[in-house]
Amino acid sequence: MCIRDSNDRLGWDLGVGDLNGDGQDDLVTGNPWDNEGGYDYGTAFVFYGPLSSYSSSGDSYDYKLSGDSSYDYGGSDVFLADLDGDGIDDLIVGAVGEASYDGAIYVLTGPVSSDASLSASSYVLTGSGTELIGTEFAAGDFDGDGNIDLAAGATYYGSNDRGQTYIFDGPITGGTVASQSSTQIEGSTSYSYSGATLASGCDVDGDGLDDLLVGAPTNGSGGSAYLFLGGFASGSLALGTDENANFDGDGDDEAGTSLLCGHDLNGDGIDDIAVGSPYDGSDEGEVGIFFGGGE
Ligand SMILES: [Ca+2]
Ligand SMILES: [Ca+2]
Ligand SMILES: [Ca+2]
Ligand SMILES: [Ca+2]
Repeated sequence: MCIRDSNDRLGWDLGVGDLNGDGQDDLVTGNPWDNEGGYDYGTAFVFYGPLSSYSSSGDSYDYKLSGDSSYDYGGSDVFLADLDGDGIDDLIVGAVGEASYDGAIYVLTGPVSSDASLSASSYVLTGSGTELIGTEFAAGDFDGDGNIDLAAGATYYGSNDRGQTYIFDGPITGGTVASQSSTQIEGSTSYSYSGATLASGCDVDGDGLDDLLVGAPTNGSGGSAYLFLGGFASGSLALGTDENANFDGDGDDEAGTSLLCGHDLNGDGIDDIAVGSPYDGSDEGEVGIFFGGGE
């Protein structure tokens, strides 16, 4: 069986975690232009680990999750995190085109054990106003209550596509992203597409609360990344005002195109931050490393 066709763009996004709790990492690919089922329905493929058998058999997945209408772009982002706290990773799949580009977040708790429509997920969080929710995900325990919280970017939110990042306190249930989110972090400049990149799973100040990086690669002229230390307020927050630190590019750097948080790069036991600026200089590019712990 061949799972790739022209223009599928298999692997537009990738996620790794243990979906079936067997101790082996599993791989999920997001394929938002996949036409299986219908035009640009999009799919996510689940490959249960260990993956060694796939190298010889070529194209084959274990299970497929599909969008249910044209231009859903299911699989626009795929992410694994234990949102219901049962110790087994859950699968989060974005579909930015759902409902005329309002977008949707599908959450599947428990192992995927059959091909299914994304609309049969455990629960769904829906966007509104052509905000493209489902572009990007990150997760961490931002409030320190022991439940993993989800961050999700809606890059076309607001007038002139300022973008917004929604925070959902775990355990999460379905509904609209506006009603179910505890914190909304809105971009402050036109066409900044904030939330296009997110990173978490890190504790850069060592206080035990996970911290969040929000990227806005086209903010201003050079792009920006913003750090929100865990324990941030609920309600509406604004980039450029409410963050704990910001990292700005200049020129056409597009700082924040890539973000890394959750790794200890200098070996002092505290997580550090990396911000990619691929168009720095004459597009030579630059990666800024910021050591956690206040250095
Ligand atoms: Ca597994
Ligand atoms: Ca779980
Ligand atoms: Ca939490
Ligand atoms: Ca922290």
